[in-house]
Amino acid sequence: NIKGALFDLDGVLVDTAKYHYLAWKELADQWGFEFTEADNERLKGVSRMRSLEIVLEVGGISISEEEKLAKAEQKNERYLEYIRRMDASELLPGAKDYLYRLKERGVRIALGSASKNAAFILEKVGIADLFDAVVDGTKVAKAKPDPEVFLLGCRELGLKPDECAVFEDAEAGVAAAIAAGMYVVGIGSPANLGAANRVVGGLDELAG
Ligand code: B16
Ligand code: MG
Repeated sequence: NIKGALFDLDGVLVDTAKYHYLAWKELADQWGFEFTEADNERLKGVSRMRSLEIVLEVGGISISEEEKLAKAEQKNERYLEYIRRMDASELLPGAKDYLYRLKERGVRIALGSASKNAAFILEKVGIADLFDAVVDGTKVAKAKPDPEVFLLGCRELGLKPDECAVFEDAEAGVAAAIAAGMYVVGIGSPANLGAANRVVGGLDELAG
């Protein structure tokens, strides 16, 4: 039976992809090329620097490593302006109810996100207190599909991988959870998350 639940952030608990998109799009506008929402799909679950590489690839632009750091910083400043305004209304349907339900059952809860802003976002939407561990982009070196983020989360909960379930919306995240030896619930469509043990449209389907 499951003793620990590890949650991805963007796409599972909140939809921050729209803010990442707006912030990256501003950079693309300055460079003078179009960055579409379809392009943005490629950034989901991917680290900030890797996201920048993808944006540059879409625009056919090459810049120095130094400029890359400056642009990533500029993007994050804009992104922070959006997430600073977030509140509980931005929690995805069922997210809070499901977290409470797990708490009631004594399941330990961890975050497993690529974002370096994850702790701040949990505070903004008012669910930080529900987490027994927060593993985010400030703690891990290897990005999903590497299992590091989930293995560290499970260790911080004091559990073994086969005692944990992962909730993930990105293909790379599902792959990371499988590689970690955990039960995986895909949040989204079986079309791209078919590798998961189970796929649901959203946490509201589990919280009800
Ligand atoms: P930051 P997740 C990921 O969050 C986002 O899906 C991805 O688009 C973003 O680039 C990444 O966090 C890094 O975010 O710039 O805030 O460090 O899905 O792993 O919770
Ligand atoms: Mg995600």
